[in-house]
Amino acid sequence: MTQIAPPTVKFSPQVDLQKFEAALAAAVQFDDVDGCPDRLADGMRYALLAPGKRLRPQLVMLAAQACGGSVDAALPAAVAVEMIHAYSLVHDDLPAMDDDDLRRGRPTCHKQFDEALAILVGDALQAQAFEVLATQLTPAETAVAACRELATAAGARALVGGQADDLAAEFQDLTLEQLQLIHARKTGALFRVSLKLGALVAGAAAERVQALDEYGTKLGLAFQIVDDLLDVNGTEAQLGKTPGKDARQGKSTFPELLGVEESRQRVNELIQQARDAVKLLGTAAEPLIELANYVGQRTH
Ligand code: GRG
Repeated sequence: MTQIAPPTVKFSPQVDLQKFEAALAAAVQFDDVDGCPDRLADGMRYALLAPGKRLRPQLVMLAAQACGGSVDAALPAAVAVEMIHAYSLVHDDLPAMDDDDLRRGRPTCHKQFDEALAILVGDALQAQAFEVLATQLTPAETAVAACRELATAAGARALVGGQADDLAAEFQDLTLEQLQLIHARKTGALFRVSLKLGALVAGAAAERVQALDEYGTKLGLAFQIVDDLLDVNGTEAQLGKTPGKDARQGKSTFPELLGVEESRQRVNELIQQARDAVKLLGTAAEPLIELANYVGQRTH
């Protein structure tokens, strides 16, 4: 098999994230008349504004840019997608799900506050995402279409469905196809909808939307395999364990099914496919290619 290795890159965000961070903070800046309880608002800000990689919002903004649209016009969609992502992390970290103590280098939301508040923080962030789209995207048809796309990607057939299947599959032997299907919904759907919302805001032609969707599919899967590989390394380094189900508390992983070398090779192929998918967008797609290179080589 041909060995495909992506070029070495040092990651820096592909768009200026300052405006995005300001818009994100503004979306959870409740004043007294809003009636959001202080502790809930604190929890929402704690989860949402913690230092994440902001990959999904970058995908929204870069897709808009690659389709000739404005990054500023894509900001509400970028904020909404990050809100859905943050909510899913807060809920995923709960004892009833992955039961994690740390997230983004800090105590998880339920550790910092309590479980009930963390559930409500996730609920509120999810609802707020749709409020942002409905109130800040124009024209109204774009707002409606964006709400529909995000609802589908965040819902029972995608993010939530993937999470449900992932939980149900604990301590079961999955085939590679089953594992890919779970991750296509649990992780891939948000990557793909990020690109779709960027394209939507830019009024992109169907051919470009299709190219971005192909890019997102490959990138999402590569991202997940890298996540598994990082987990193997971390677990081995920290606990001296053999990679496998123990590394993910009873969950099947790509390194378990494919081996580490084959997983790494699969990542390189997927990143190359992602890069190829957006070639038809020309030089406007270069930041997306850089982002793909980063995803293939990230170390955290
Ligand atoms: C609770 C409905 C529901 C879904 C949870 C997000 C998720 C689905 C599970 C998280 C478990 C996990 C580690 C998935 C691997 C991929 C992933 C989403 C990693 C976190 O995303 P990053 O690395 O996070 O982009 P940051 O913090 O950088 O934003």
